[in-house]
Amino acid sequence: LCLQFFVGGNWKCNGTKDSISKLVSDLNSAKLEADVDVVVAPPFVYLDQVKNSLTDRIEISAQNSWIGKGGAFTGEISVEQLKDTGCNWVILGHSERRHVIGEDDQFIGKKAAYALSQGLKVIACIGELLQEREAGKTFDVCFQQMKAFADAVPSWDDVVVAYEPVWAIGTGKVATPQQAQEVHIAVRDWLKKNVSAEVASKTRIIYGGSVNGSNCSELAKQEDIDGFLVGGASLKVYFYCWA
Ligand code: G2H
Repeated sequence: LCLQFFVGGNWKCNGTKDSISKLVSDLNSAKLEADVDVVVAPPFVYLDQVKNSLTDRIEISAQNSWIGKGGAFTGEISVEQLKDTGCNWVILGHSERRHVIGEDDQFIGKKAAYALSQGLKVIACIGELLQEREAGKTFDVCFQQMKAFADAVPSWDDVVVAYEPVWAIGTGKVATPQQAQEVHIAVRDWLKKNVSAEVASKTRIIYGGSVNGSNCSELAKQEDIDGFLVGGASLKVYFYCWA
């Protein structure tokens, strides 16, 4: 498998105008590898600032979107508005939205379908909790989350799957390259059996969960790891330069 490598920086709920302006200027002068897709996901309120100051070499993602057309949905941001600010990706199903905010599989699936229908590309996140892993349910959980996306989306052309084991997120406890590869190949196999062989071979499956400059190269060597979704380490330019 040789798919274009993908590096996503998920800034989560971090940053100020000043810190983001510094990060953007570091990114603008960073030497990025030519054959890597680089995408950053700033908080909504800074999307415009980032779009207006960041090099076009790097694409912009939102961290969430509303399930349908905008209107009377207090506190929500629509896909149309994201497109209007120059965003072309959205992260959906992130574990913090599933487990802290309480979004469920169907709700996330609907969001993905709507975002794709409006031309926004989707970083579709899946991943098991520690107790699910310990109970031997890792594959069941990931497949169920995959099924919810598969049932909702008409095409996988503009979807990148992010496998993020919840126990590895922001904990410093990165999955071993073997633990990650085992799930990535299982997810690819799931796509092959449940969607198509073509989709399985073309869809990038990226890893997220405590990725940093020192553990990324071993993970990247794994056959089925096609990139990373990076949180903490994405707030400094160093990580993007490795990629
Ligand atoms: C997982 C990841 C980015 P971190 O949430 O999506 O965050 O790298 O901080 O574990």
